[in-house]
Amino acid sequence: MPDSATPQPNDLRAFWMPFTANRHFKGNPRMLVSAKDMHYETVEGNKILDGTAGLWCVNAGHARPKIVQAVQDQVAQLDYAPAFQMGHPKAFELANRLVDITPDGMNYCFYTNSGSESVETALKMAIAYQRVRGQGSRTRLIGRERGYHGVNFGGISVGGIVANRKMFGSLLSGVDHMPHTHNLSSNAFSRGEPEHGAELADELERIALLHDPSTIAAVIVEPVAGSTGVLIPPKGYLKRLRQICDKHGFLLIFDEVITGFGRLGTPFAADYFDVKPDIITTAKGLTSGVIPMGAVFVRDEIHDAFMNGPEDLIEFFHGYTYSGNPVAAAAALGTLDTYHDEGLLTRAADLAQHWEDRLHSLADHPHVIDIRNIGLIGAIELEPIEGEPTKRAFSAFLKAFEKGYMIRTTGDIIALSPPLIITKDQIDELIEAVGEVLQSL
Ligand code: PXG
Repeated sequence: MPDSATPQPNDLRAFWMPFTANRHFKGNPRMLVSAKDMHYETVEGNKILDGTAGLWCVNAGHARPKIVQAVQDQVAQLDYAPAFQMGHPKAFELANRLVDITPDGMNYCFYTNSGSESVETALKMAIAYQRVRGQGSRTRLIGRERGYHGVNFGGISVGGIVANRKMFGSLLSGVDHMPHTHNLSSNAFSRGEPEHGAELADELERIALLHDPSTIAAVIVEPVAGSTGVLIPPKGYLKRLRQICDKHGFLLIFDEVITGFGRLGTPFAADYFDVKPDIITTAKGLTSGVIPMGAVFVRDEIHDAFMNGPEDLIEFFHGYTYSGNPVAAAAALGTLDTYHDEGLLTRAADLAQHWEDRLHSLADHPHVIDIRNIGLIGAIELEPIEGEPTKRAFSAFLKAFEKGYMIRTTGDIIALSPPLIITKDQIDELIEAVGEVLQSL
């Protein structure tokens, strides 16, 4: 057992690690012990440039003073308050500040502790909303192939990542999926939104007719699919989805767990694409990853539809012990202050052109079959090694880490999403390092 003075534990056995090759990791641990601004430090004392904002969450950068202070003060003042039938001021203050930056007409915020919980909350809200407005036959949910909506049962049911679904039985019933939008033969090396594929949204019409629109409650998509390897919506695609949802009375849920809080250079992807969803799910950047917290934002009509019946009865039978936790709320307030002071919710827009140019400079590197980008998100898709999918990208990940750079891979795709405080010089440094890694594969 390690003592507190020994940062490197000598027994890694008991921790069954999430989404990790446990045996490989425990044979070759990559242990992070501190972080500041754009860098991690490993137990060996190596500095690692964070090219992924942790897991797409550390949007404000690491150990930012206002967030640290807010958490330290809050934990000493009010560590916990019951979430049901009780309140504390910061949860209300935070909700008000959040709905100031959400799209117009979305003035209500429901707290969760993660992206997965935000998704479950949104799906339950959607089905319950249809019922309270007298459309109780609308219970079906429509997701999309390759979608990632967390790992709980609702999320993996509407999601479309095969490995995340196949081990877990029959999942939710009454779910269907639209096709994904990835199309290398027409769209490879697109800069920003690809030209081809808006018509894929019309598949929603086909699905609606198959089940009858009166059975469908909601459609959920990531505006930019992140986890599956960065799939950027074709021009016009999201607007078309919105039109079809309006025509048939489906709620449109944008899962903005990754795109929320400035990743595209606007507060939300809904702003970037100028498409208004009915529900937005968030987590990650809400607290810059510091304390687990998620939030679901809903249009006023959805909230208002529940506010019926006797005033002393609970309107929505849903919530978590830690919904609006005081320390998480304080972390989120410190995060919003940091975003505001440093203009971080729009900073990606200023960096996007430089980011795009530097990323696409890797187009002629070995094994690269596509590069795509939007806001401060980039992806480099590699030709898989024959018969050994994922191996090439995983080896890039290991080599990059060895050199002092954190990148993320999924399948044979390298995904990059640095903290929004990254400088142009640091972008150059990151891309150069990734280029050297590609040359060495
Ligand atoms: N929705 C979306 C769109 C996500 O990207 C979740 C829900 C679930 O969030 P939680 O907080 O329950 O993990 C996510 C999470 C990756 C990666 O490397 C992506 C996520 C999480 C971890 C790794 O792509 N996305």
